[in-house]
Amino acid sequence: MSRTVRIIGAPTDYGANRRGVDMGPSAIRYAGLAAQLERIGIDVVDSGDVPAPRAEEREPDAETFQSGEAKFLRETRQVSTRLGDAVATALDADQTPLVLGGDHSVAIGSVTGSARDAEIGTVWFDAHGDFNTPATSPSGNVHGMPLAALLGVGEFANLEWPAGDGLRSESIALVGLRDVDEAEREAIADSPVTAFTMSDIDERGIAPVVEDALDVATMATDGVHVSLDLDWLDPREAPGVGTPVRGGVTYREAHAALESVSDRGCLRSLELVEVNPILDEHNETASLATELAASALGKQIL
Ligand code: Z70
Ligand code: MN
Ligand code: MN
Ligand code: MN
Repeated sequence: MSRTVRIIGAPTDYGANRRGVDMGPSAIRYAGLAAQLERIGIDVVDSGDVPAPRAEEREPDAETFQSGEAKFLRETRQVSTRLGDAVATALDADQTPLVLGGDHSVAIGSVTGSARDAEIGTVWFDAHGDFNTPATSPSGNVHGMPLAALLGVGEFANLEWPAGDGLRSESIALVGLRDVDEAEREAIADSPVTAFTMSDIDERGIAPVVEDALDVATMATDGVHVSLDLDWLDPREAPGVGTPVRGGVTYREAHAALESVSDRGCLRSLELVEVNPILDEHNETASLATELAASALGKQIL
């Protein structure tokens, strides 16, 4: 990992049901992200936010939404392309990209940027499968579809879409699933991705599960993109997320997992998504996100 981190904000909320995750980048910066990383010896550059059309300017898809469609695909594609370029530029400059969402659809940009001219793996910490397609999605929200979009599953095969060329499904590991739609379950089962549920974590413990996930992701030769959806944590620890689901990992399990990521020395790019300051309590979810980023980027207790 490069000792210079480039923060890139992606303030979107097209992909989510509730407004507010577009303020995630501000909340995470306000929680002291740059200062925390500097304290552990990292040089931090902040390139600001990629331009994202405000909710007020965008097409009123939400009102005309029909089952079988995805909302705001055009806006998502636009932001993904810009974000992909920003992430690739950081990597070209030997910096570690740290993307702040925004809803989880921003991963389409982060991963395509990270996978440009490189073979990467991904560890996806999330309560959700994020494997819907427009046809299978119950909500039309693209934050439930980024993995399917990146892998060109279903209708995504026919859409003009930023390609995740250097990411193969064989090197993707999902960790902590506990809220998966019926069609998603089948899509995940039919795909070569590896999925670890909360049951796996309960039975085996967080450390061995994360080691296995890292084994899957490091089969790719050029490093690992870590995508951290804050709803991976239990809502008691992380109340400020758009879609809280009971039964998530604890504060300590989350730190242990991201410390394992750091210990492997494989981190290529990182993103923190789905922080919703409107639903948060005293910015604690944003603070937790900054702490977890520090663990992933090498913070040691002693
Ligand atoms: C559901 C859907 C989701 C995040 C919720 C929810 C997906 N499977 N993803 N919150 N981050 O609408 O597709
Ligand atoms: Mn997600
Ligand atoms: Mn989620
Ligand atoms: Mn350790």
